[in-house]
Amino acid sequence: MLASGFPLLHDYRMSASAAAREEPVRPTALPISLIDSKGTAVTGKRNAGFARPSDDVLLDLYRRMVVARRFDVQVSALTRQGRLATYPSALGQEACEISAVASLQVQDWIFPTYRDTIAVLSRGVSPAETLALFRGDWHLGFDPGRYRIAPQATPLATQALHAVGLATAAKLKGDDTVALTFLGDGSTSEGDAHEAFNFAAVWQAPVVFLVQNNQYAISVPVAKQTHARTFADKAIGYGMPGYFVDGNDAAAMFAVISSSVERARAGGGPTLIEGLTYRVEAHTNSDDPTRYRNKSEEAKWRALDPLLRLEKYLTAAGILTPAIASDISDEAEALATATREAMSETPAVDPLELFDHVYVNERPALLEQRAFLERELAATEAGSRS
Ligand SMILES: Cc1ncc(C[n+]2csc(CCOP(=O)(O)OP(=O)(O)O)c2C)c(N)n1
Ligand SMILES: [Mg+2]
Repeated sequence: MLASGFPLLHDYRMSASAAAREEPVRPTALPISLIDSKGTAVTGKRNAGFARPSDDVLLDLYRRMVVARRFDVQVSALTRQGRLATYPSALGQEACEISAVASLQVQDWIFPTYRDTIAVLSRGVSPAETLALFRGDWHLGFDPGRYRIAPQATPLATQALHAVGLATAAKLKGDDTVALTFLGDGSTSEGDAHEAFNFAAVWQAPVVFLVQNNQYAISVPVAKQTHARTFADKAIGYGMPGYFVDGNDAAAMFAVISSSVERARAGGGPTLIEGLTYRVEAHTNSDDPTRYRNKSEEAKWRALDPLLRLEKYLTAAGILTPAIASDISDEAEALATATREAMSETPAVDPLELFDHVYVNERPALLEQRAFLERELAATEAGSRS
């Protein structure tokens, strides 16, 4: 006890078992990297003891990233043509998105954000089903239970809590299911993110938090978001391992995510991974990034393209041959064509359906809102006829 009568911190801070607990892995100061921006294999400390994934895995990641990039470019173009209401592009973030999906088993769940459409696609959902939400439909185009993908969350960080809830339930039931949730750098400032990190660690939930640090939350740069050295450092305060990874290096992202997923599955609890990357496109089609960042910064990050470095590595290693590259390109073009075709059909959306299935019994406030919308729609239709 102090003279003042207050107990010393160590008197009450921890139980004996907590004090004996192993130190969680501390994030490295520099991002973990297995293939550098020139496409060369990284040796020495920068790989933090992680082994490069097999050639088969790297080729599969490359194929999925090329297909995802083609899809992303196509959807952005269709959005500019007015075929979709909005589309938050993940161009430049393919190494994070695709490595995450490739690290999971069929029984695992993904909790994505609005940014992570290519992850949904790479999990096997068709372009039409994937994009229903962004065309303005009020519900998802796919069955979350079938694909084990939660709805893409727009309210920041809410999906992280859902992931912890599902993972905790899986643990209580004795299922070997892991939940992986994507988060943005900005979303880590939400109270929901803190609650999710904290209780995932307290309950040792089988969950992986993947913070895609794309360096902006719309116009807010990371320097205004956190004073921490890295987002991965935050893991230590919660008592879980944290990894700071080069988010444009698919090999490193896959190695770290897959080992964290399997650790969670084996009962080892949660992990917080930060992938350092860059949002190459605008936040959405309604954002103008020239107002808050400069061209030289964009050019620097375009040169660090995650596809390019993997392509260089695989080509130099003789794994990516011209014949395989041509097959991959055909697959990407076929998907782009299917996406254009799906988006050229006019969606049959009835806005009034929004009010169905909300409550079993009708609620006066909801009925009032429904009647209001009905009048608005009728007035708009009458206006367009006259
Ligand atoms: C709770 C909540 N607050 C604010 C917003 C508005 N908003 C939408 S996207 C965004 C930026 C999020 O940035 P980040 O988490 O870094 O994700 P990114 O868009 O970069 O992928 C904000 C503030 C929201 N959707 N939800
Ligand atoms: Mg961001």
